[in-house]
Amino acid sequence: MIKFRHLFLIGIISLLTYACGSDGVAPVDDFDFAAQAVRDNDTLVNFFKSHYYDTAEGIVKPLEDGQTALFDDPKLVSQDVEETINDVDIDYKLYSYTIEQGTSSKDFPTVVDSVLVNYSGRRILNGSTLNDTDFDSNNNLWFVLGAGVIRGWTYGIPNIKCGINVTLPNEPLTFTGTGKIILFIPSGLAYRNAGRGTILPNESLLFYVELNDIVENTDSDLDGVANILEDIDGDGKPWNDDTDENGIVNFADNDDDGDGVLTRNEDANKDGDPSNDFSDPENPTLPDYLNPNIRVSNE
Ligand SMILES: [Ca+2]
Ligand SMILES: [Ca+2]
Ligand SMILES: [Ca+2]
Ligand SMILES: [Ca+2]
Repeated sequence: MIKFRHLFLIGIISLLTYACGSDGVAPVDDFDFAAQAVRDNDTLVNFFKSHYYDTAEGIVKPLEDGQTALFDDPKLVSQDVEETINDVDIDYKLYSYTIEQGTSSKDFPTVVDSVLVNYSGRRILNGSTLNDTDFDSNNNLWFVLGAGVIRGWTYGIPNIKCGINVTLPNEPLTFTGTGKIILFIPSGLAYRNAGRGTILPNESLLFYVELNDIVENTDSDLDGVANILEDIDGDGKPWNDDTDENGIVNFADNDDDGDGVLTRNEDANKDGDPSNDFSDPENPTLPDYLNPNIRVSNE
C-alpha cells in the first residue's frame, strides 16, 4: 500500500512539473535570460571539449585518446539565433553537427514547414556529461517547425534536407537518404527556466534528429498563402506577425485582416494566390487579404 501511495505521489509531481512548462515558455518575468544564455554557451563549449562524435556508432561519447573533440571537429557548426523574450532580444548560439545530408530533391525546410522526423533527446548534465537515458524519443512524427516545437528545432532542422519515401504498399513507412543531424541546444532555445518533465530548468539538450520527409511550402491555415510567406515584416519569424492583432498569428489565421472575409476568398484574380491582388487605389501595395478596407469575396 505504501508503495502504491508513493507511485501516486510521483505521478502527481511529474504531472505538475510537466504542466508548468507546457508551452516551453518560462513563467518568471524577472529571470535574466541574457546571463543564462552566456552560461548555456559555456556549458555547451565545455561539453564540446570533453566529447566526440563516434562515426562507427553514430553517437556522441566522452572523449577518448586519439579522437577529435567536437570542439575541434570542423563538422560542428554554430548559428546565431536572436530570440525576443519579454520584449528583450537575447542572442543565442545554436550548435549542430550534420551526420548526413538528405538526398531529397525537395528544398531545405523553412522555419515554419511541416517535418516528419525520428528523434531522441538527452539532457546535458552539468556541462560535462550526457544523461545515460533519452528523456524522449519517437519515430515518424509530424511537427510544424515554428509552432509548438522548441526554437532549437525551429532553427536547427532547416539545416538538413529530407529523404525519399520508398514505402511499399501496405508496408510501414520507409525512407532512404534521410538527413541526419545532432542539435546541441542551449536551454534558452529549449525549455528555458521552466524545464519540462524530467528536463530541469536551464538545462541544455542534445537531440539526434533524422528528417524523413517535409511538406514544402506548408500552408497550415489553408488560406492559399504558405506559412513562410505570412512573415509580413520579413524578419524571418512568421510567429510574430498578427495583422489584425487578434492573438492568432497570420500563418494560423484564415482571415488575416479580420474583415470577415476569409483570406482564400480575397483572391480577386482567382489564381489561387491571395498575395497578388491589390484592389485599393488608396493603398496599391497592400494586398486585399491584409487590407480590412477591402471586403470583396470571390466565393
Ligand atoms: Ca497560410
Ligand atoms: Ca515576422
Ligand atoms: Ca493566414
Ligand atoms: Ca480577410
